[in-house]
Amino acid sequence: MTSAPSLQPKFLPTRNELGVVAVGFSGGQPKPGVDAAPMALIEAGLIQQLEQDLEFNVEFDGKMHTYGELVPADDPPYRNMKGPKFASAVTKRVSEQVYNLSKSGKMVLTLGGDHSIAIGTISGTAKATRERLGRELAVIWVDAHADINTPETSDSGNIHGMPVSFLTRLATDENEEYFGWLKEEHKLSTNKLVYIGLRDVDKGEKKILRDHGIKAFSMHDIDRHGIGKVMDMALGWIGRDTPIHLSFDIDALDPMWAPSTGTAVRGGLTLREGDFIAECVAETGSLIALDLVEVNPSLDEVGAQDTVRSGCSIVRCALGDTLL
Ligand SMILES: [Mn+2]
Repeated sequence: MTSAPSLQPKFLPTRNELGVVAVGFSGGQPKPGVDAAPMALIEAGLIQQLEQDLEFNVEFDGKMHTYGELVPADDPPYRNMKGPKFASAVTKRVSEQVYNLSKSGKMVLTLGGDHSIAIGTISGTAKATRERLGRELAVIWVDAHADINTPETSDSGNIHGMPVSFLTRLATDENEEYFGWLKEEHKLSTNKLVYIGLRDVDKGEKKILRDHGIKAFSMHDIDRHGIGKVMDMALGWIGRDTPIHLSFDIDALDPMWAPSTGTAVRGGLTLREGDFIAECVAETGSLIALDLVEVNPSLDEVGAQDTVRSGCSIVRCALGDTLL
């Protein structure tokens, strides 16, 4: 039997104030459509469900931010990164939005967009957490991929495969317009990061994970121990007294449950395993922010609806929905 989530969250002044940011950004990878995900999730009733079923007071400006005003005049590759200026400018803006919501003590839900937007969301909560609580943030990164390539280790140059390297400052740049706006105050420590669901990790990324002793539970670990034990170990690594940001890439789920995503990899989590991860994080009472990314409703006409439904389910579970 599981215990009900505590009514008073550990690191937020109230249990029911939620800020929502809708980030229609697809520039961290080559496939258009992922920018339409926030609207698809909202049209599927997500915000209504959070308000009515889970009793959140939702602060949402009703806008799908596409950041057209931030499109640079030219944006040639730089250090192997594709579209670096636009991605840097958008994530900087997202960082400020998420920081302001998190600093005010709200739970923050960000709907992506591709996973590059986590450069913005996590840097924002990391800074707010340092200022508001005097603490370091922990991140649970649920994904088929590690997204920890540096610009130099990346084969594709797609920035959605690099957010963790910038957040942990394994990759840095002095130039403001190429993520140089990320400072120590935005940093995520490698020992506060836990991966769940990995199954498609590049050779250079495996070396980074090993060299830095980063905690990672692959699908192999989930097969061996079961998702229950893996969550015990993952949350044990983080500890009870640490605010958590959950960054959930829908491609962590098997394509059977979430086919409509840019880089689907077979052999993934079942929907129940994904929901269970989110439920366990909710039960800690330590969640302060959540990202749901990489839903791309345009890639798989038949599967788009299933993918959107799976995404809504993960969000509801992370924000406290229970089966009983
Ligand atoms: Mn990802």
